[in-house]
Amino acid sequence: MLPNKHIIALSAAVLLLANVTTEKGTALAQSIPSLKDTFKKDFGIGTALNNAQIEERDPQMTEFIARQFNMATPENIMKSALIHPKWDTYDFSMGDKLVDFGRKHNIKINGHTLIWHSQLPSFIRGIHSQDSIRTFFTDHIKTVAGHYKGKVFSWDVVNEALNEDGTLRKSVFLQYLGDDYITQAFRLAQEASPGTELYYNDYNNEQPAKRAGCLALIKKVKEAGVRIDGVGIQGHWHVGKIPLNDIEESINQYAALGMKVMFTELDIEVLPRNFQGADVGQRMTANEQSNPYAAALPDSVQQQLAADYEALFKLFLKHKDKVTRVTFWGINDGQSWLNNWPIRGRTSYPLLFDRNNQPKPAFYRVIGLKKG
Ligand code: 9MR
Repeated sequence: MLPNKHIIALSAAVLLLANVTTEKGTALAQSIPSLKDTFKKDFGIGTALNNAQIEERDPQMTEFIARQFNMATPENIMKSALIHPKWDTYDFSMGDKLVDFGRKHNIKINGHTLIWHSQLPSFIRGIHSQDSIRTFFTDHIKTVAGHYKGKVFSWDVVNEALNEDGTLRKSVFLQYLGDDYITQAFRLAQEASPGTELYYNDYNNEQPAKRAGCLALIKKVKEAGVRIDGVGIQGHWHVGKIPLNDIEESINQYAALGMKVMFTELDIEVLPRNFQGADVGQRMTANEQSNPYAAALPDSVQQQLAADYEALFKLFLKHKDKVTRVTFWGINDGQSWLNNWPIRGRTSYPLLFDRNNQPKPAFYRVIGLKKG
């Protein structure tokens, strides 16, 4: 047994060490530039937040988020399956925590999402009448948008309603309510939450055919005299293949319709995939080549990722009069959905911060655009 004084000395040393480590971590977090401050005159900088982050389970993570971002989108908790689990039951507990988080840390919340064909409540599968689908649709928008009236800055009112060829996706809403459902969703959201910005959000809608469909959709809502404030281009792209020309053309064309343009779910995949986009229903089977960077990301890919992010932000800055927000789909590589889609358990590197929240070369290239 150690005498008491030794135990005390030992505990003090351990405490000191713990302190030093914490201070080092914090010092590092504070010594790196802040994305939101760097781009504060240009556009908002957002991130997707998961449950642990919303509940502030890790104080260092909270501090990090508050320092880097001024806008946030819930990664899952406001989707209909979670917020509207039973026909007549809503669960606003996590969404309300997110609103508090935003108030506390000066972060504007983008509600995501009111009408989406995916992550629907399971009871929808048992509904086969137009009346019931219409009742669900109307009650859902009125109740959820109404609950967050004055509490969220904006809503992704309709998400991913388009096919790649620009036609409307055959969702349960299209099937039962017809192609007017999109205008109707915006109308209901506007009535339930008049002061909130209302957006249409999709992936691949910078691609010409899908873009044409998206432009038509926006025109249709506007022509009905219903408010739509902006369009979200999700921005799930692939390293070395960023469609910069299509993106620029899209910014111009959407802005020409009076839309605010946002990049709403930005990440750049470095792992192999045999299709483009972010359809969560699509999956791939694993093989020996499907997880090539389990140990580390090769420098050549790291540099390409950095160059891609730099080129993208250069374009965003060129159009800062039209681009109002850039949101990353997650804080760091370890938390990205891309580790589990379209194959589970891979090691991906799509964001600006690594698995220890340390800035990657891409971060410095993006920040570097505003220096000198
Ligand atoms: O990142 C989200 C992931 O955690 C969920 O499992 C997935 C389920 O649908 O949804 C992901 O987020 C999606 C977003 O809500 C809409 N655009 C595509 C995103 C990536 O799939």
